[in-house]
Amino acid sequence: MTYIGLGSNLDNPIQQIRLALHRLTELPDTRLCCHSSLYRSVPLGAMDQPDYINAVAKLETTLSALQLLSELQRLEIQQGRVRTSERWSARTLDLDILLYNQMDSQDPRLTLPHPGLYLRNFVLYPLYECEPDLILPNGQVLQTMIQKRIPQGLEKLLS
Ligand code: ROI
Repeated sequence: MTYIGLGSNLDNPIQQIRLALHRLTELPDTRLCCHSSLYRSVPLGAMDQPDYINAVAKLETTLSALQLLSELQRLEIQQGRVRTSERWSARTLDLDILLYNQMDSQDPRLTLPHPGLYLRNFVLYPLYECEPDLILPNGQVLQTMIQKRIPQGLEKLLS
Protein backbone atom coordinates (compact mmCIF):
# COMPACT_ATOMS: atom_id res chain seq x y z
CA MET A 1 0.00 0.00 0.00
CA THR A 2 1.05 3.52 -0.74
CA TYR A 3 -0.03 6.63 1.12
CA ILE A 4 0.01 10.08 -0.47
CA GLY A 5 -0.07 13.35 1.44
CA LEU A 6 -1.95 16.12 -0.34
CA GLY A 7 -1.55 19.81 0.49
CA SER A 8 -2.60 23.14 -1.01
CA ASN A 9 -2.74 26.72 0.16
CA LEU A 10 -3.31 28.73 -3.03
CA ASP A 11 -6.11 29.26 -5.58
CA ASN A 12 -9.05 27.68 -3.74
CA PRO A 13 -7.23 24.93 -1.85
CA ILE A 14 -10.36 22.87 -1.13
CA GLN A 15 -11.09 22.63 -4.85
CA GLN A 16 -7.43 21.86 -5.58
CA ILE A 17 -7.47 18.92 -3.18
CA ARG A 18 -10.82 17.61 -4.45
CA LEU A 19 -9.56 17.80 -8.04
CA ALA A 20 -6.29 16.10 -7.12
CA LEU A 21 -8.19 13.26 -5.39
CA HIS A 22 -10.21 12.82 -8.56
CA ARG A 23 -7.07 12.78 -10.70
CA LEU A 24 -5.50 10.13 -8.46
CA THR A 25 -8.39 7.85 -9.50
CA GLU A 26 -7.24 8.26 -13.12
CA LEU A 27 -3.59 7.27 -12.66
CA PRO A 28 -2.45 4.27 -14.73
CA ASP A 29 -2.15 0.86 -13.01
CA THR A 30 -3.37 2.40 -9.77
CA ARG A 31 -6.44 2.17 -7.57
CA LEU A 32 -7.48 4.83 -5.09
CA CYS A 33 -8.57 2.73 -2.08
CA CYS A 34 -9.77 5.56 0.15
CA HIS A 35 -8.96 9.01 1.38
CA SER A 36 -9.22 10.96 4.59
CA SER A 37 -11.39 13.97 5.32
CA LEU A 38 -9.99 17.36 4.41
CA TYR A 39 -8.19 19.24 7.19
CA ARG A 40 -7.33 22.89 7.58
CA SER A 41 -3.84 23.36 9.05
CA VAL A 42 -1.65 26.27 10.03
CA PRO A 43 1.44 26.56 7.84
CA LEU A 44 4.57 24.83 8.95
CA GLY A 45 7.66 26.77 7.94
CA ALA A 46 7.17 30.37 6.88
CA MET A 47 4.10 31.66 8.73
CA ASP A 48 3.35 34.52 6.32
CA GLN A 49 1.35 32.32 3.98
CA PRO A 50 -2.28 31.14 3.95
CA ASP A 51 -3.50 28.11 5.92
CA TYR A 52 -3.24 24.78 4.14
CA ILE A 53 -5.81 22.19 3.25
CA ASN A 54 -4.37 18.71 3.78
CA ALA A 55 -5.56 15.14 3.22
CA VAL A 56 -4.13 11.65 2.81
CA ALA A 57 -4.99 9.08 0.14
CA LYS A 58 -4.34 5.37 0.14
CA LEU A 59 -3.37 3.83 -3.19
CA GLU A 60 -2.69 0.39 -4.50
CA THR A 61 -0.39 0.54 -7.51
CA THR A 62 1.89 -1.56 -9.66
CA LEU A 63 3.88 1.54 -10.65
CA SER A 64 7.34 1.71 -9.11
CA ALA A 65 7.93 4.39 -6.49
CA LEU A 66 9.82 6.56 -9.00
CA GLN A 67 7.17 6.06 -11.69
CA LEU A 68 4.54 7.10 -9.17
CA LEU A 69 6.62 10.14 -8.19
CA SER A 70 6.76 11.23 -11.86
CA GLU A 71 2.99 10.83 -12.19
CA LEU A 72 2.42 12.91 -9.04
CA GLN A 73 4.79 15.63 -10.24
CA ARG A 74 2.86 15.72 -13.52
CA LEU A 75 -0.38 16.27 -11.58
CA GLU A 76 1.24 19.04 -9.50
CA ILE A 77 2.29 20.87 -12.67
CA GLN A 78 -1.11 20.26 -14.28
CA GLN A 79 -2.65 22.06 -11.31
CA GLY A 80 -0.43 25.08 -11.69
CA ARG A 81 2.41 24.23 -9.32
CA VAL A 82 5.34 26.54 -9.90
CA ARG A 83 8.58 25.40 -8.33
CA THR A 84 10.38 28.35 -6.79
CA SER A 85 13.88 28.41 -5.37
CA GLU A 86 12.30 29.31 -2.04
CA ARG A 87 11.88 26.36 0.28
CA TRP A 88 8.62 25.90 2.16
CA SER A 89 6.69 28.46 0.12
CA ALA A 90 2.97 28.54 -0.73
CA ARG A 91 1.78 26.14 -3.44
CA THR A 92 -1.36 25.18 -5.38
CA LEU A 93 -0.66 21.48 -4.95
CA ASP A 94 1.83 19.30 -3.17
CA LEU A 95 1.64 15.51 -3.56
CA ASP A 96 4.08 13.64 -1.34
CA ILE A 97 4.63 9.91 -1.22
CA LEU A 98 4.54 9.29 2.53
CA LEU A 99 4.99 5.52 2.41
CA TYR A 100 5.45 3.08 -0.44
CA ASN A 101 4.82 -0.35 1.03
CA GLN A 102 7.48 -0.58 3.72
CA MET A 103 10.20 0.65 1.39
CA ASP A 104 13.22 2.62 2.52
CA SER A 105 14.71 4.96 -0.07
CA GLN A 106 17.53 7.45 0.12
CA ASP A 107 17.37 8.19 -3.62
CA PRO A 108 18.09 11.92 -4.11
CA ARG A 109 14.71 12.25 -5.86
CA LEU A 110 12.72 10.40 -3.21
CA THR A 111 13.26 9.85 0.51
CA LEU A 112 11.07 7.12 1.96
CA PRO A 113 9.40 7.13 4.40
CA HIS A 114 8.76 10.85 3.84
CA PRO A 115 11.00 12.71 6.32
CA GLY A 116 8.08 14.75 7.70
CA LEU A 117 5.87 11.73 8.31
CA TYR A 118 6.63 11.18 12.00
CA LEU A 119 6.42 14.83 12.99
CA ARG A 120 3.52 16.50 11.26
CA ASN A 121 -0.02 16.58 12.63
CA PHE A 122 -1.39 17.43 9.18
CA VAL A 123 0.03 14.09 7.97
CA LEU A 124 -0.46 11.83 11.02
CA TYR A 125 -4.14 12.59 11.72
CA PRO A 126 -5.43 12.11 8.17
CA LEU A 127 -3.21 9.03 7.82
CA TYR A 128 -4.77 7.62 10.99
CA GLU A 129 -8.23 8.27 9.56
CA CYS A 130 -7.26 6.25 6.44
CA GLU A 131 -5.47 3.43 8.25
CA PRO A 132 -6.14 3.26 12.00
CA ASP A 133 -4.19 0.00 12.40
CA LEU A 134 -1.04 1.18 10.64
CA ILE A 135 2.36 0.30 12.03
CA LEU A 136 5.04 2.60 10.67
CA PRO A 137 8.29 1.24 9.21
CA ASN A 138 10.20 2.26 12.37
CA GLY A 139 7.87 0.02 14.38
CA GLN A 140 5.83 2.83 15.91
CA VAL A 141 2.10 2.19 16.21
CA LEU A 142 0.22 5.05 14.59
CA GLN A 143 -2.66 4.88 17.07
CA THR A 144 -0.26 5.23 20.02
CA MET A 145 1.40 8.24 18.39
CA ILE A 146 -2.00 9.86 17.87
CA GLN A 147 -3.05 9.21 21.47
CA LYS A 148 0.08 10.97 22.73
CA ARG A 149 -0.37 14.05 20.58
CA ILE A 150 -2.50 17.17 20.71
CA PRO A 151 -4.07 18.01 17.34
CA GLN A 152 -2.67 21.51 17.51
CA GLY A 153 -3.06 23.71 14.44
CA LEU A 154 -5.37 21.22 12.79
CA GLU A 155 -9.11 21.35 12.12
CA LYS A 156 -11.06 18.59 10.41
CA LEU A 157 -13.48 20.01 7.86
CA LEU A 158 -17.03 18.75 7.56
CA SER A 159 -17.44 17.00 4.22
N1 ROI B 1 2.26 23.35 6.26
C1 ROI B 1 1.06 22.76 6.33
N2 ROI B 1 0.25 23.06 7.34
N3 ROI B 1 0.63 21.85 5.41
C2 ROI B 1 1.42 21.51 4.35
O1 ROI B 1 1.01 20.67 3.52
C3 ROI B 1 2.69 22.09 4.26
N4 ROI B 1 3.54 21.77 3.24
C4 ROI B 1 4.76 22.30 3.15
C5 ROI B 1 5.29 23.30 4.15
C6 ROI B 1 5.65 24.57 3.40
C7 ROI B 1 6.50 22.70 4.82
N5 ROI B 1 4.31 23.62 5.17
C8 ROI B 1 3.10 23.03 5.24
O2 ROI B 1 5.55 21.91 2.17
